[in-house]
Amino acid sequence: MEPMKRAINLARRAIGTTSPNPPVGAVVVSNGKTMGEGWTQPPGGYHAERVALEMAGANAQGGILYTTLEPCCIQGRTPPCTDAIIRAGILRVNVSTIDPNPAVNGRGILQLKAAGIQVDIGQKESQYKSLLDPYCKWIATNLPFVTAKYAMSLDGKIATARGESRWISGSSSRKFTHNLRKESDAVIVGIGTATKDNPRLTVRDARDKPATRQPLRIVIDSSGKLSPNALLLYEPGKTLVATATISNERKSLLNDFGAEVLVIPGENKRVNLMLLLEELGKRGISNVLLEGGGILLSSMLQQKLIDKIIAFVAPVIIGGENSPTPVEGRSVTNLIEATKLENITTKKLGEDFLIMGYPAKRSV
Ligand code: AOF
Ligand code: ZN
Repeated sequence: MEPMKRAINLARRAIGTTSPNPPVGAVVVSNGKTMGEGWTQPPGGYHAERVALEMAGANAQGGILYTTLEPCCIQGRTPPCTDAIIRAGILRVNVSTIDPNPAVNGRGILQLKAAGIQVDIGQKESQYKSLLDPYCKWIATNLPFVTAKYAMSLDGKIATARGESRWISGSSSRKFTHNLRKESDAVIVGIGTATKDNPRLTVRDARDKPATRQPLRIVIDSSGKLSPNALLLYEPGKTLVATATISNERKSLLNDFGAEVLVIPGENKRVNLMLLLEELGKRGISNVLLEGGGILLSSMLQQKLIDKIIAFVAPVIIGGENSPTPVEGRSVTNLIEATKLENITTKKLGEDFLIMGYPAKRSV
């Protein structure tokens, strides 16, 4: 396998464990042989390049380093990778993407060049770029990247009129969702979904079982109604309840069940979603998965807080004007105001189709 392709595959393994750091993969090749490989370790741990260089040891001398991200040249939680690369005697560095962190952003490349190392940039950048979506958003805005995901029938329903939704999509789509959760720092649902579906919001069926780490579970519960019997309160990992108003009694009850309660009042007795995202960003959460329901998704879309949409379309027809749809709330007045998606990707998952895209950031 081409070393940069391999490096991107290695970077994939780091997704979901590095935030707010980017997931990076690196390969050291010497005399045509792979001598070392690595990916970014959780914050405070080694960067990808350093893991690969340590594995290569003395064999790194005179070799080529392939890295998906420009090596850092700053002292952060860990020392600069550029120093380690120069010290190891690497002769050439192949970088896929420049680090958008203003503290690095090209300076890492300059340092390597100043040490006489040949640097090539841009290899397979289009294949790596989407892995950096959360990091790019967070480094530029201090806000997490929000992906909304839903599964619907061919006629655009997410449940029957009575609320039955298990399962519209097939097992491949559900496995895909568990991988999405695994790659996320937090999973958000509205109180309606938390009550009706009673989801556990944990990673159970992802590629590496059993899951070692669970995303933060967040319930948007404006009037503090979450039942102490909700299944998600009893799962491993942490739960956060975001509310606009809550009685002291209910708050301490949820606290007793291990949940953190954040009171962030906004307009119309609802949670201020922007302030919630700011708070998550401050905590280093850079990748969030929004799992419904339709009212929350509608509010988030109207406030332009959604960065990516992943929709599973299952070949079943539910019918009924009272069956819920993925986006409730109010309709746009004119079609021209509809949220348009860009950079669309489609994929077949079992019998379902997956459609992914990025809402255009235009204001009408
Ligand atoms: C790399 N390789 O694998 C990653 C990089 O606090 P630190 O020391 O972990 O540094 C964090 C910064 O390092 C982060 O903001 C980004 O600029 C860069 N991430 N760089 O050379 C890696 N994850
Ligand atoms: Zn580094």
